[in-house]
Amino acid sequence: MPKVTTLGQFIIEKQADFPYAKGELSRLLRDIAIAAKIVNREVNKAGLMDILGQAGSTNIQGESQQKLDIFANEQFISALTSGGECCIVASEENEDIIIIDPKDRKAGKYVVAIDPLDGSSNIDVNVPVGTIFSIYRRKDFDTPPGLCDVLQKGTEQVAAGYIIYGSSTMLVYTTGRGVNGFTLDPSIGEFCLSHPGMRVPEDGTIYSINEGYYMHFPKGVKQYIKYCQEEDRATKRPYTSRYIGSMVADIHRNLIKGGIFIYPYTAATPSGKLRLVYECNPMAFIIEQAGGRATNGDKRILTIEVEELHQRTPVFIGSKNMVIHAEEFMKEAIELS
Ligand code: P6P
Repeated sequence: MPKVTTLGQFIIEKQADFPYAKGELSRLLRDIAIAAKIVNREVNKAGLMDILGQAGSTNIQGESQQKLDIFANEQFISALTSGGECCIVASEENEDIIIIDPKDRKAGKYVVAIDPLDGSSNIDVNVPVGTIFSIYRRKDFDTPPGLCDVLQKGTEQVAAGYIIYGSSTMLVYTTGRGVNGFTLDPSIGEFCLSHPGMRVPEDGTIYSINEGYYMHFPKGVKQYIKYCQEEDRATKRPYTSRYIGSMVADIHRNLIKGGIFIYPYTAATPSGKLRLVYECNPMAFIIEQAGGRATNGDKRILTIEVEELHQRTPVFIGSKNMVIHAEEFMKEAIELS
């Protein structure tokens, strides 16, 4: 009978990796996992509950909110604000950050940025959705926690992860020492280690991009897509287009099978669509820790200066060689233009 390692056991075992941490980060990761189990329970029966469909409200992004993403937002904010380890929670669904008043609680060491239910527009059609989280250390204890503690470069993350609510529910995270994946075993209500030491294949044949916007893409992206299509006929290793429209699901597949996910800029969206703080930085940390690459087509995502909370960035992320190859098309197109 193979040994079952639960997320809790794994975190304790890895605690030794952080000689200076006194368990706060471990407790924070456990708080996130508990909220994920609660959200998972509702996502799995969304069709049976009156939590499908639109809540009639819109979030800071001006996107119509599904009832489930309001529920998920409330669950993660509640778990993080009551856990005592956070001094700030920044949710992609909220306009402003939530500062946990140290007068009411011991001042938490950590800042959590979270996208509570990414891809939620897919819920009604049973497409996998996800939660994405990013954890930073508070910058200093001499001043009250504030926005500056959230607007940190991706390289400052101490941990990042995602939960994918799909055919199974998985929690994948890194603390800067590799990437490990845990699958929820509903029979015991525990996330169990199922994917130790996850690595992105250096190469792959899957490209993920919303080709519906093809006419608006930069020249380099158009040429890269054409290359993938033409290569299809010329070699025995045909490229395959796979686009789910749920970032967590698209990147999770590429993490396991190899591939590249691209959400480029267009004339109408010069910074692309995806958020640097809530989506791209955490995913970039995870993919780099798994041996992959994540850039904006030119520069490492993790080194981009974070100037505002809901800042967006173009993103090229996945198998290292595929991202490098796509960047070459971007560079060549700029040189020739
Ligand atoms: P489009 C979902 O709304 C999301 O934020 C990501 O999860 C996903 O990758 C992207 O937007 C899909 O955007 O424009 O292709 O529908």
